[in-house]
Amino acid sequence: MMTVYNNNGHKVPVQAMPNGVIIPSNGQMNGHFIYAGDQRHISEVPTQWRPTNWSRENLLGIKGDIMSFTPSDPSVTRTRILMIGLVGAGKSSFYNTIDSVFRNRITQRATCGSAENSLTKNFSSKLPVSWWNFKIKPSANDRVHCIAFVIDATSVDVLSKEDLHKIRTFQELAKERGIVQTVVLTKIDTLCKDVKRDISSAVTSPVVETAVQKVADLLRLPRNNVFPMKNYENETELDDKISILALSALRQMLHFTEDALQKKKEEAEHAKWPCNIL
Ligand SMILES: Nc1nc2c(ncn2[C@@H]2O[C@H](COP(=O)(O)OP(=O)(O)O)[C@@H](O)[C@H]2O)c(=O)[nH]1
Ligand SMILES: [Mg+2]
Repeated sequence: MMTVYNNNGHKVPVQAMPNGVIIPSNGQMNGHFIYAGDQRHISEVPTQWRPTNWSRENLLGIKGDIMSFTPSDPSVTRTRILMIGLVGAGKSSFYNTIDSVFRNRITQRATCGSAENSLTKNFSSKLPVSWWNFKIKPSANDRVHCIAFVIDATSVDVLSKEDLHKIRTFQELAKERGIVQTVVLTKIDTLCKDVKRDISSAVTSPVVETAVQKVADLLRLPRNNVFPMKNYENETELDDKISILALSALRQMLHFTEDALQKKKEEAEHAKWPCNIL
């Protein structure tokens, strides 16, 4: 006879299925229940505020989608995503996270860390713009197609007015140019201990959900433009859940970019019409 307890510490009559799944036998409890290892606890599987499939199959599917993605505009051969964020926000780590998934091992091609002389800081303002590389008339291929504001999730509540002003300035520029705006909300593992324990909690944690909502409100963007992220930073092995979080963000950025390119194309075609019928 097995004794299990629910989240409130009450005994729950259960029935063990042959596959090891434990279900309440009195039918009085709603929802789904899981058996949590040796602790002999059952807890309700929380609702995902952003439905996510954590299976290996899904990871491979997303990876395939990204590898085979081609913008429908033939003048754009590669989608350019510009990461903007404060020093230490996790830009290099996000790059490395994506790179790691595609190289099937943890990589560190972008130098990251919190050292005073980090690469990001060295490149800040002292280097002159190389004019011979600067394109006054960039082609569709040279342009930035998507901006990813990289924001440390633990900094959302303490974002200074100056930093917010800087972000808004970039947003204005992006809006004028029809550039897609997204947010990569890093370090959600330090925001919520459930996420630290299990990355899949990223899409069930109310703490993360609130942070996503706050950033969306702050930047006046739809919630689905904000991607909660846990970068590879301490891991030495790949983890499907971290990879899924990162790749689904990247795939979404590519899809949004494609939508924006199509919108631009439609607008250009409409502009050729002799008159507008309203
Ligand atoms: N816990 C945790 N640390 C992170 C995460 N992303 C980045 N970091 C750490 O934050 C620090 C700064 O990251 P880095 O990528 O160099 O920031 P950058 O200056 O924006 O390029 C590094 O020590 C990273 O290991 C994350 O998702 N979770
Ligand atoms: Mg960096």
